[in-house]
Amino acid sequence: MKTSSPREEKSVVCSSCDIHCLLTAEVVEGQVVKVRALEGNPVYHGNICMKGIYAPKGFASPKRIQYPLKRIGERGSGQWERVTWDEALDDIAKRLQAVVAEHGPEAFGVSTSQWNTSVDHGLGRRLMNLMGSPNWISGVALCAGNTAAINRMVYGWYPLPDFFTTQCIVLFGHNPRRHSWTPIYNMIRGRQAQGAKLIVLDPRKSESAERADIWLPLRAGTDAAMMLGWCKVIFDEELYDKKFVEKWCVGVDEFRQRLEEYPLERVAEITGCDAQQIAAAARLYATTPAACIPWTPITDQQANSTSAIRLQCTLRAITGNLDAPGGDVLHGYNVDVIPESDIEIHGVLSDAQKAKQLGSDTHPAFTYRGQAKLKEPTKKVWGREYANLVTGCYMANPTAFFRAMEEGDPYPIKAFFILGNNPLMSYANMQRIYAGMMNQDLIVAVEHVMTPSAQLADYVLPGDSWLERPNLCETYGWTRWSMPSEKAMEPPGECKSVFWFWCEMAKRLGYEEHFPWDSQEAFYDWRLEATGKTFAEFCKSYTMRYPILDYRKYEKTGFATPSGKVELYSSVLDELGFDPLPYYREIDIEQEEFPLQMFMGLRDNEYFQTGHRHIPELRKRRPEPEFFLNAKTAAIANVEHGAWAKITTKDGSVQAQVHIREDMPNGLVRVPHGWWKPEMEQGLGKLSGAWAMADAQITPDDEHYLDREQGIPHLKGIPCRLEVIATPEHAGGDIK
Ligand SMILES: Nc1nc2c(c(=O)[nH]1)N[C@H]1C(S)=C(S)[C@@H](COP(=O)(O)OP(=O)(O)OC[C@H]3O[C@@H](n4cnc5c(=O)[nH]c(N)nc54)[C@H](O)[C@@H]3O)O[C@H]1N2
Ligand SMILES: Nc1nc2c(c(=O)[nH]1)N[C@H]1C(S)=C(S)[C@@H](COP(=O)(O)OP(=O)(O)OC[C@H]3O[C@@H](n4cnc5c(=O)[nH]c(N)nc54)[C@H](O)[C@@H]3O)O[C@H]1N2
Ligand code: SF4
Ligand SMILES: [Mo]
Repeated sequence: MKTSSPREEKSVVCSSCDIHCLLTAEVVEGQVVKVRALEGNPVYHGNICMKGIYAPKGFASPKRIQYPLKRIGERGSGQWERVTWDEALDDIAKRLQAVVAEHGPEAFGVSTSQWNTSVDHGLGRRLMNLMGSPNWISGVALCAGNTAAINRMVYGWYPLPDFFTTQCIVLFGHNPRRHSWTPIYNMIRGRQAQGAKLIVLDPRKSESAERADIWLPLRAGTDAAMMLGWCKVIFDEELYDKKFVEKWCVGVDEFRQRLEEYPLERVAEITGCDAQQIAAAARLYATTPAACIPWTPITDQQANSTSAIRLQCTLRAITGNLDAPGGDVLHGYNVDVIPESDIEIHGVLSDAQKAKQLGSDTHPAFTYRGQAKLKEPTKKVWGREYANLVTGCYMANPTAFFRAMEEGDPYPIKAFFILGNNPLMSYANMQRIYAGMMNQDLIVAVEHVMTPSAQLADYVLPGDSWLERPNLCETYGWTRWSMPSEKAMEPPGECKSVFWFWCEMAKRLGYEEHFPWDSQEAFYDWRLEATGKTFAEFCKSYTMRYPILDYRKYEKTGFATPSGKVELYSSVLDELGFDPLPYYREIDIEQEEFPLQMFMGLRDNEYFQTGHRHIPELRKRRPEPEFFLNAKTAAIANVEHGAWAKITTKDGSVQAQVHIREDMPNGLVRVPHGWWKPEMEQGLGKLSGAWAMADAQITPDDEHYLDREQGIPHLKGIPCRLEVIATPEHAGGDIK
């Protein structure tokens, strides 16, 4: 069936990564032949990267899974048979019920993707909460979701930079580029062209650092120490906003006392930066009116993550940039749209089941327990008890989750659903995740391609793509922006939406009355009721809706924290038994056998995370995984440009090709994230090259490397060694 007339255009929101560019899809005889950047939107126009451009090609790939597949051999044997959706869903429901009957609803665990919000809109949580399982995890535990949860502890919401008028931008590592988070890149360049200052903190002379007014080449993993230094300069030199701090901050004296432990000389020593440069950067940020600190994953992925995120919050507050024009603005709920936090109905999950959420005893920050004290204040200030910003505020801890899968401790997870996520490679300790997955009664993956994780499933179900479904994108419930996306073409074969999958599961599990929508459009009509428009009308009248921002709303309501103020001393962390003040903990353990340091990240332009490697046009541009290091480091390790090498840590090894780049500092190696090769042999022992290339094998999850409060892993600065290897058998793969 064709959805469209011979030639037309549709307004779509790209979900090939998590930044949501507005695009125009050109449709010919029901097929999208091209997507291009939307022009003319005053806020968000002219943005597209190569992943977006090649998305239609990717969705037409012969590697695309088009029919439900059921495992028939041993787990991971690669033997599948095609079944109907009904057969698959009936059997899945039956087996899930058996797991729940034997082990309780908490034995049902779900892992979803970063852009989950654009596929399931909270329906997965809704069903889990009705069933009684708190065990939901996502990539947002290492990226933005955890930041949102920690921001709530300090001032009750997660702010967005006011990019349109800001005069100073501080990037902690964050390095948007032409092909990485293109809209943020364009907004930063636009503001710089208007004279805004740029401060970049990055061990490497990144593309952003090249353009910065001040570049601080700090040692990997030392961002929290750096910010303690900035705060000390700002207080000592009285550069803070005295009125705001006096009236709206609590714990100032205790915090200032903590800062006494971080004189500039000590901070310079820890970070490896020049003391005067550190002070100059702090001064520039504090004295430029309208300065912002955009979100960055770099501080989401460190052993000191909670402290680093809190210190960013603190900097925004003490300089008067919080909820101020050109600073970092607390949007609050989007009044146009029923938020996902409501759809998820967290209130129906009993306290007893919430208390079972994995990891909430040891690393509670983003679990129900960690966020519980914010319920009342959030209701008071923002009108609702549960604010699941960036879907990251009520998660299980991934390490505890996979331990429960592997060891059954403190209780087992036995049914594992994967919705558009490649969990084997997207958390820490792949070896443990693998053991946990091999120990399941039921694994279901809704996917586009046969990922290493899907290879271990009982059912692999064909997912639709963002060109093949409508979407109402409300930017993770974090901002007031909303963007509708029209369905531009029919999905191939029997590909279906995750939305539909959850509705069908609910039907079979006896929760149909809570899922009353007979189409995704009907669901959006309901969510948009407050606007007086249907989804179809909304699509026609807006490419993006961005209500006018109001500032300093706290003057009327206070902040959504227990004290109603900005908590420099955290009453929430105090009650949970953690240090209520931010601190820096050294994790670099000097070891003779590991003379170098590595970090994971610096995303490849061509791919989003572990995906996209099946698209020939993109693979041609970057055929192999690459370690980046400078010539001096290469000489020490005795490796040459183009050679194959392996990085070894205490946890294992991964292989890649050596790429010598002078932007890298001495002794530091970049390890690429998420490599596997879809053309390579599938199944146990191989997993399409994941055992050779995936960085999750050397992402540690032992206590020393985990952030204490959140329990997320450290990806920035891990001791390692580098050695040449013979050309491995996975080199030079080809995707047709
Ligand atoms: N070890 C380690 N772990 C990490 C990171 C790291 O650097 N190292 N990075 C972290 C970060 S920053 C992030 S953002 C997260 C990312 O985590 P995720 O967002 O979960 O990304 P992936 O794990 O690559 O999984 C995405 C999968 O979704 C599939 N997919 C794409 N579109 C659709 C769709 O429309 N429908 C369906 N059903 N499936 C689809 C793709 O084929 C792909 O396999 O990972 C985090 N985890
Ligand atoms: N093409 C493409 N674009 C993407 C993605 C993708 O997969 N592909 N993923 C998207 C997602 S989900 C994310 S999270 C972002 C990530 O994108 P960014 O926020 O830009 O992060 P990275 O690209 O991982 O690395 C950014 C910089 O951090 C520096 N760095 C390394 N360690 C440290 C440290 O300890 N401290 C500091 N201050 N800096 C450090 C590195 O040198 C590097 O220059 O990219 C988004 N954009
Ligand atoms: S940056 Fe690229 S992949 Fe991400 S939303 Fe925009 S076009 Fe899509
Ligand atoms: Mo991310």
